[in-house]
Amino acid sequence: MQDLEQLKQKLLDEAAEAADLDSLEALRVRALGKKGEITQRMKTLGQLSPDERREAGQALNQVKDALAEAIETRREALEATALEARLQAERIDVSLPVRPERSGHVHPISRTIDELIAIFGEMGFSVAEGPHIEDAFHNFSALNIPEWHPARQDMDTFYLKAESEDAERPVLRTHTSPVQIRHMLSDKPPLRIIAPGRTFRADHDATHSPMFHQVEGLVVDETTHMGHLKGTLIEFCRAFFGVDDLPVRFRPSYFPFTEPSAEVDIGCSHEGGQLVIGPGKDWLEILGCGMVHPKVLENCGIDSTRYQGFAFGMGIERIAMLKYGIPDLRTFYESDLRWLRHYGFLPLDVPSMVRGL
Ligand code: 2NL
Repeated sequence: MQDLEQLKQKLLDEAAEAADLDSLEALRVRALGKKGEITQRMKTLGQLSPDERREAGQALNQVKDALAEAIETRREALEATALEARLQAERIDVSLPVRPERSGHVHPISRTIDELIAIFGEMGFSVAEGPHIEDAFHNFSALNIPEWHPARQDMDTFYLKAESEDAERPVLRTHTSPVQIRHMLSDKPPLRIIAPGRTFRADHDATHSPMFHQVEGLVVDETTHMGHLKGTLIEFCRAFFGVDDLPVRFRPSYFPFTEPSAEVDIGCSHEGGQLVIGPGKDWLEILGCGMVHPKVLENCGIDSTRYQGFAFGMGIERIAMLKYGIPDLRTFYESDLRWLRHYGFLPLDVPSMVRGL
């Protein structure tokens, strides 16, 4: 019995001090396995008298249970330590580093389109889009642009190859008006849309690019009149340039698709060779507009005795250059990152009319 007590203490100490799971398993096999020390002693019980056998059996079972429990306790501790070590060793930082010095920038054209959408959106306009490749009907005929008009000539318009010998040649749209034509054909008045997007003309010099951007606007309703056109565009000019008392004037003009037609100028001055937009002695032309020609309404299936509308159009590069002081048109398309970092906008700085642009 003395001897069993010593063995028990030795095995429990070994269990508590086992350095790893392997030596713990070796201990279990050595003590409790088929040929283990405790198991061997169990086998000798048969040689004892019934009384001795009961006493020694209980004592051996007690050692066996105590050792099994000590091994299990140590196993849990070793496994917890091993897991903790793995968690430390295999740790992965899944966070993206913040790189403010490498932030992307929003191109001034995109920014200007976002501002146009914010201003006209606030007035109740929605955005319409359409294809860049058009047919002559949507790009010219529906707009009351006659067959002989110079705008239709190859000189000014990019024509694509015809699909077959007797098919007409598609065109790259020369303005965003076909978007509005399509909208009038597919929707019923009242209409209130702007159509910003790419346009194409066979023209390339310091102030013209073969691809450029335009925004056009269209309102059609039963009582729409010239007063709505003037109010809308005066409000737009003041909001876009951020000048509350900006002078705006309407000059008579001519477009085949509007009657009457007007060109719109804003006030400006030249202070020390620098252009300043605001009250001043000079004027700057920024857009064209007019009341939609009755023929255009009829071409789109709208009863011109019941409905009238106004429309306007302007170049996006031009108004962006004026607002942001960009001197050279060609730099818009050079994809020079230094230029974009200088003239671009931070992506999270989104234009909104809540507090003005
Ligand atoms: C300019 C002048 C203008 C329009 C565009 C338009 C569109 C339809 C019907 C009638 Cl569907 N008019 N658009 C009207 C007047 C002027 O643009 O100088 N753009 C750069």
